[in-house]
Amino acid sequence: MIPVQGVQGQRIAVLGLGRSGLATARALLAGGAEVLAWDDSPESRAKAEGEGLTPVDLTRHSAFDGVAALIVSPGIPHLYPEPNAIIARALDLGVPVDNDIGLFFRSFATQDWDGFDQMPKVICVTGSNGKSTTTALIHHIVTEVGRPAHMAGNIGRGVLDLDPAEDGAVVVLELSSYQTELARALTPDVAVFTNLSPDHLDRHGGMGGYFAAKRRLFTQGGPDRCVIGVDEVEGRFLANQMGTGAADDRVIRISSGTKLEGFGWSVYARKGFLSEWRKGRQVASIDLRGIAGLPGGHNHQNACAAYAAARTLGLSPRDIEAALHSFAGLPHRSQVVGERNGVRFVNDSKATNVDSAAKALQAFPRIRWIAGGMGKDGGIAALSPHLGAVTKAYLIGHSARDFALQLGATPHEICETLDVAVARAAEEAEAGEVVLLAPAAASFDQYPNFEKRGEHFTRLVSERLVADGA
Ligand code: UMA
Ligand code: ADP
Repeated sequence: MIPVQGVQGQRIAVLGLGRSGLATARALLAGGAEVLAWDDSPESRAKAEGEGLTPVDLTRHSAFDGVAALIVSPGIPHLYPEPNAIIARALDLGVPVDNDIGLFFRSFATQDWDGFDQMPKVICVTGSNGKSTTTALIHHIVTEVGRPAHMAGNIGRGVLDLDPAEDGAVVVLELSSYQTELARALTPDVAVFTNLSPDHLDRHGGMGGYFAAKRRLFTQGGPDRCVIGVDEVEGRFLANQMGTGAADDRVIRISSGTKLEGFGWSVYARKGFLSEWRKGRQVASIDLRGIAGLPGGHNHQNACAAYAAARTLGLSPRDIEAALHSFAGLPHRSQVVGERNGVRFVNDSKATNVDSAAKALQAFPRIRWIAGGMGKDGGIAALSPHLGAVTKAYLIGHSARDFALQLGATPHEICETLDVAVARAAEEAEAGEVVLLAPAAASFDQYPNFEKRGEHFTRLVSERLVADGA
């Protein structure tokens, strides 16, 4: 755990006692703060008590007496659609609101660093899709070359849960828009922006607010290097803002599909090949096509981002290439979970929005597509240009009927549950086809989270393969 610096003797309120909140409370206590910890849910409070914290009711009128700051968890709205009542009260009183990311950046560097040979580095990854894959891939590459590497943040581990950095360590943090919007300190050495497409718009008051939240990662502290996906106009704008001109090699532009040769530094993937260009010269090329853990153009975008981040650390193209090959991929993202008679079963349960589902639908040539759940605004209307590879859709969950109406001429069947959808798709699939779970919807109508949905899919596939003797 990283003890929070500069809070000795201060009274700090912590709202939300999930993964990030519990780690924050512990780190504040270790830094000598008096912690007033609260969670609106009785179950979470009971769990926190089990971990030795005594909740203090922050809804009381006098709760903020003498409080120096309120630290909140990312899942708790602080602005839109409306602020949580406790946060609203802190805003009324002028109590500074921050989060664990802000505390991390002011506590990460310590006096121990004076004796280090190689300064620790922090690489932060944000964007709408590909954050976890890119974060895990950078972590994997750094580990493979033998440098100490750690990862945390939106990938599932509170940042203050990390141990203090050792000599030469590289810390890779995945940061969501919820986290970047609130952090009072955001000073990574390298900032990575993968791409932008609509998501979480209710929390940011629309697309402008969503992009502004992500942009803070770049504009707050001025990272030494920026790795920026320029496949959308927002990325091109950000790259433009962060550099002094096209030749400025503090900005590394990345793309999946577009040649980027006229810049100070760029990395792009086209037709399965990654190219690195620096100051008008190609300096490296890697064939990505046979890398099992990184299928599809979207993963090639992630490979470009991770490659560029690794290059900023001075790693060689050859070492990075070797590490790309040994990357196993992450569960629930284009993950092959079974194969029978030439039919592959792919778990992309993390495709909870339209853009990620579109990418999955472009990654395979013939698809039996399992979709549906808690649909987002606009449903799947935006997917119509990407349905060419879909032989048939098998629809589940709350949005099944809405999705059916938006599918037009694409053959489909309402299956309601994943059990029925897997059974029907497996029965009908022919050699060369992929049975793909890429729901384009959240899981909350039928599952606690996307992981449980993906695990259920994986279990159904294995049971089926065992029953078929495959
Ligand atoms: N709570 C309140 N009041 C409220 C709402 C929630 O007290 O009004 C309490 C809940 O009862 C619960 C706690 O807040 O006990 C939950 O806080 P949280 O939702 O922030 O969850 P954590 O467990 O702290 O996990 C958070 C991130 N969750 C979210 O951003 C929603 C995790 O990202 C992250 O891995 C973790 O911190 C460690 O940094 C998850 C996520 O779903 C994976 N992220 C979203 C995404 O990827 O789309 C952004
Ligand atoms: P995030 O952490 O940003 O949600 P993940 O790596 O977990 O990103 O992937 C989330 C979903 O998006 C998965 O369905 C995955 O297949 C898909 N995906 C991964 N990388 C990209 C990308 N670069 N562009 C679009 N979709 C992607």
